[in-house]
Amino acid sequence: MSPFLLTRTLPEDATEAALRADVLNGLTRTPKTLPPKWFYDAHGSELFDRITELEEYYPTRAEREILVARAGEIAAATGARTLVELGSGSSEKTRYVIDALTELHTYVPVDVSESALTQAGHALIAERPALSVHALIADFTAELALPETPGPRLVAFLGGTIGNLLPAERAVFLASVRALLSPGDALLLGTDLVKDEKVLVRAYDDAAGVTAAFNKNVLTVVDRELGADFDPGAFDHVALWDAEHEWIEMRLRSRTAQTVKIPALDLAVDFAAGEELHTEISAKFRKEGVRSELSAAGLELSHWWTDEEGRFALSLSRV
Ligand code: AVJ
Repeated sequence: MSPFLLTRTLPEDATEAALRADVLNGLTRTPKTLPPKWFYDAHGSELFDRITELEEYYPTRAEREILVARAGEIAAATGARTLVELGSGSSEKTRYVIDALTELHTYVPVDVSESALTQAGHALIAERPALSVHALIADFTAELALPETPGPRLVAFLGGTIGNLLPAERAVFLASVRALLSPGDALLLGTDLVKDEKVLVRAYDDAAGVTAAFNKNVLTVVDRELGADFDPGAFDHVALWDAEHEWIEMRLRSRTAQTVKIPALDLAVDFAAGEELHTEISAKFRKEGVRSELSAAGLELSHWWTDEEGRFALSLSRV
């Protein structure tokens, strides 16, 4: 049987410290904000999986359509022997690429969730015994030290998650990805595209209220981890399109004037009636914007694939 290695680059208590810092920072500024990475505890990850199956939420299906159609081209263009996947989660869609990469020697999934890494890693090894899996428990927005593996290397960042970063954060992130690549290596990037506002807003405000529950789940995480007394029912889910920045914003609007206590931070936070806590941006892209952001990071766009309806894009770029 091939090896399954798991390396923890995050200390066990780093997550807790990072959450405390983000909550203290985010809830004492104007407007109040919480970063979207805290949505994904076990329940939040389950809610996200349900979102990907909603009729209104097209990005997952659109990206899968591209991967199914183009996995062979991606494999031929890269000849990758190492595949690094940032924010790998369940690695479900990545399987199309893995299956097409006939020369693949090592798969390096990177995620903050140890359980997702272990599950996905073992499932993969069972099916492809010649493949090595070296999973990294790490925050992909931080410095990454990759294991020594054979090139060429393909780094994949799928799902459109890059849209959760602000433009300045994307520049830092793409530069750090660039630093992982040598000549002959490539980046496979998933980006959701600008489209009709109604389609976009519906994708983030579904009729069944799954996205609303996902958004409010961040309050439950802060309650559990920091002993806070947020009542998720005291907030309304808000999804809006910011046409200037071309991103979707999710917010939680306080239904009344209220004070929330966060004992672990020795903090009391006042909300005015109608005050909005900003929880996520999900930027939507255009080809020229993606090209220029990649270029600013020292990466040159070589392939651009979209689904049949032009809703989502996968790009391949190189140093
Ligand atoms: C996982 C970051 C790609 O921004 O569309 C889904 C998260 N938020 N519905 C996205 C999300 C609300 C999703 N990403």
